[in-house]
Amino acid sequence: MEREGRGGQKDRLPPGQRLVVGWPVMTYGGTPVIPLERWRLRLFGAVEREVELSWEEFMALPKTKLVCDIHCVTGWSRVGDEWEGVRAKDVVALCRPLPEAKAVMAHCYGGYTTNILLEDLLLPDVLLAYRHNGKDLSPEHGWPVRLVVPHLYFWKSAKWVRALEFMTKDRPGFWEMYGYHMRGDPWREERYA
Ligand SMILES: Nc1nc2c(c(=O)[nH]1)N[C@H]1C(S)=C(S)[C@@H](COP(=O)(O)O)O[C@H]1N2
Ligand SMILES: [Mo]
Repeated sequence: MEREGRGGQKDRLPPGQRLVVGWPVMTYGGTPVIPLERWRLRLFGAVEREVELSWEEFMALPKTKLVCDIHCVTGWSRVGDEWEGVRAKDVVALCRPLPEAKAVMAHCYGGYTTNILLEDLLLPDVLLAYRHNGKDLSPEHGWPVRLVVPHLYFWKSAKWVRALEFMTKDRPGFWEMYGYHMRGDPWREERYA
């Protein structure tokens, strides 16, 4: 019965998740402020060609809008938000990862890190996003650019991204070192290792 209510909303949420009103800010530490003229996105590690993009170069890449749901490991979810950004796979293509590259460490302004399998990063709905529901991201939600990895818990969606490091072997990022799951699939409740 419950399943039919609100257009299947219940089945839309992974186990143990509930909808929130509003959009919580979940940051370990402070909010970094990055002037656009100093912003860079660096691609390095197991790649054929290291790349450093300026804001103008990044914004010249093909842009995408998509609607997706997000799920925080602490139990809140938001559904149906619209994000605008550049597909991660289009950015990754610029540096041509070596065949040995298996995982990526997202490095952020402010020091946060999180690891993502390369195959997860290359899915077509993974964005390097700068706009949310029609507005530029606010500083506390990751302006200028954050990852949005809708199929993994939201801690993988690194805010204030400054570099993607291509790795031949997966390695834990910040929360993963404290026991969060290496992959973090909300449908399998991969919360903690
Ligand atoms: N740079 C950075 N990115 C981060 C975090 C952080 O502390 N620093 N927190 C993560 C966690 S645990 C979550 S749930 C989401 C929260 O994003 P929000 O604050 O936009 O809701 O960002 C993720 N990305
Ligand atoms: Mo989180």
